[in-house]
Parts: sequence; structure tokens; C-alpha cells
Amino acid sequence: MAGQYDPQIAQWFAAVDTDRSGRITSTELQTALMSSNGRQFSETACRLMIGLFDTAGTGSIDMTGFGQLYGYVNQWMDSFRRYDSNGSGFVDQNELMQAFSTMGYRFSQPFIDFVHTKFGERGQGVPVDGFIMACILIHKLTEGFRKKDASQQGVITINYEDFLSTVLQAWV
Ligand SMILES: [Ca+2]
Repeated sequence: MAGQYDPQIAQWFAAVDTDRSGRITSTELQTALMSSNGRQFSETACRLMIGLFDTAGTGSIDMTGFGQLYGYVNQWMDSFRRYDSNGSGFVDQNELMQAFSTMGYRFSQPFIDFVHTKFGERGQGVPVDGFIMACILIHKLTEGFRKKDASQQGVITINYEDFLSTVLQAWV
């Protein structure tokens, strides 16, 4: 709906859309996050974020998608800052456990340790872009799992191609 955008979002959109194409690509998002956050977000994290609202598969998002993404990014960053209790810019296993349980996930310690290793940087913990990637992938894979888990038992039987489709669907 043209003319109904939050003027603040429209202003940010214009600042991020550096080539004035009317759409935001992952590269434009990466540049914007770098300047607002002071940290280089990985290309993969930016592509995953764009992919969340890139319904047409163009590799970019319009202002509506940008507004939605902006809301999500703020929530993830708030959550990250809340659990990064010593302000190091990285979360450790305990902080990850707290963050996920606040989001409603009940994960075991071994799984948290796995996520910490997978999305973390050696010896430092999980940075904000790794945290956002983990949130997006876990959210999408959980949705895929739930669709197959009709009885809500937390266990599914899945054939090979369904498994591949579920995982690849979550990827970019
Ligand atoms: Ca653009």
C-alpha cells in the first residue's frame, strides 16, 4: 500500500538502497549493518535475512519486506545484547541457552554446545551475525519439522527426499 509506510522505515530504506533500485540486496544490507553496528556481517547471514522476506526469489526485498526484516533484526539484536551480559560482542553457551529458552525452545546442553561451536568463532563465542543465522535456521527447520510432526511428539519419520527438501528449504 503506497503512502502507508512508516516514514522512518522509508528513510532508512532510502539510505540502504544505495543504487536507488527500489529493492535492497544482501550486499546493500551488509553495508548498512556494517555502518550501524560496526561489525562486518557475513554474506551468508545477509543472504539468509533477505531470503526470509524475498517471496519472489529475486535475491532482494522491497520496502514492505524491509520493514518486516527491520522489526526482526531489532528483536534479534535486542535479544543478543540482553544475553551478552558482559558486552563482549559474543555470547557463550550459558547465554545462548538463556536466549533460546526465552524464545520458547527447550534445548539440551549438548545441542547448545553444538550450536555454539557451529556458529561461533574459535575461543570467542557466537557473534551477532552467527546468532541471527542460528535463529533463522532453527526457526525455519523447526517449522519444517512441525509440519511433519502431526502428533506433536517431537519425533518424525521422514524419507530421504523429504529430509533433503526440508533442510534445503531452510537454506538460501
Ligand atoms: Ca538496491
